[in-house]
Amino acid sequence: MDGKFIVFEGVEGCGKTSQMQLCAEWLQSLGISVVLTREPGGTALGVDLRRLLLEKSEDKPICEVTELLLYAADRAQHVAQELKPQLAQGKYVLCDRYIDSTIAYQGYGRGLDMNLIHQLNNIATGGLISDITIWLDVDVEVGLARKRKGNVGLDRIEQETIAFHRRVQKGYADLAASSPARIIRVDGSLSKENVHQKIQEIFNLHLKLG
Ligand code: Z5A
Repeated sequence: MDGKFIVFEGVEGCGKTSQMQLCAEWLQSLGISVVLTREPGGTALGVDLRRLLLEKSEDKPICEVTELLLYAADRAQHVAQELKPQLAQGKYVLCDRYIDSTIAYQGYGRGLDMNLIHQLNNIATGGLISDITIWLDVDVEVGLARKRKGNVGLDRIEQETIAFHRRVQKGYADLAASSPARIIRVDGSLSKENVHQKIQEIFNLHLKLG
């Protein structure tokens, strides 16, 4: 594939959306064709799955394995319908969350079987992994406080306990330690501008933009 697949990961409120926008503007200013997408919700079907997954509804509980399968279904559709075709056209695809979110949230957070998660990730992705994954590392409390300040209602996963979010954070730390060539940590507690500058440096080095 000719394009580049760049994923942004981290706990709630770590700044993925903000940084993806800044990166898209910067890459476009260099004449690079950019696509912004996300999981869950990067396709029309995915939008419906995202609503089912994230809405907080007392009368529509989702058991943990069902949740895992829905994220896998969203990913399989996303890879086939969006990611692979866009990459084949030489686009730079910036994606908000991918396989590491499932390992961190459903694996570390929920405690589901890691072998099952890896199997489902392999089936859903058909082997597509990122060229680079930016992990925006912020304390759980900082991220959640940013979200609350933004005054948006908290969704199903955001309403989980602090202990859950800490397990997710540990998941990201372990993933970054075990895949240092693919997952690059950036201190997400810096100002937006400084975080963006660090990401530019990483792109220049790893994607040979400079
Ligand atoms: N999930 C899962 O469980 N399993 C999976 O396999 C996948 C997903 C794929 C939806 O994700 C949920 O799906 C997610 C995990 C689960 N859990 N939840 N909930 P999401 O990415 O759509 O939702 P999110 O994690 O809550 O992200 P977000 O709300 O989009 O936040 P963000 O993109 O990381 O941050 P932001 O929107 O750029 O910034 C949030 C606020 O902070 C905003 O007011 C900014 O202005 C502010 N901000 C951003 N950066 C800074 C800095 N550097 N300083 C100060 N303030 C800042």
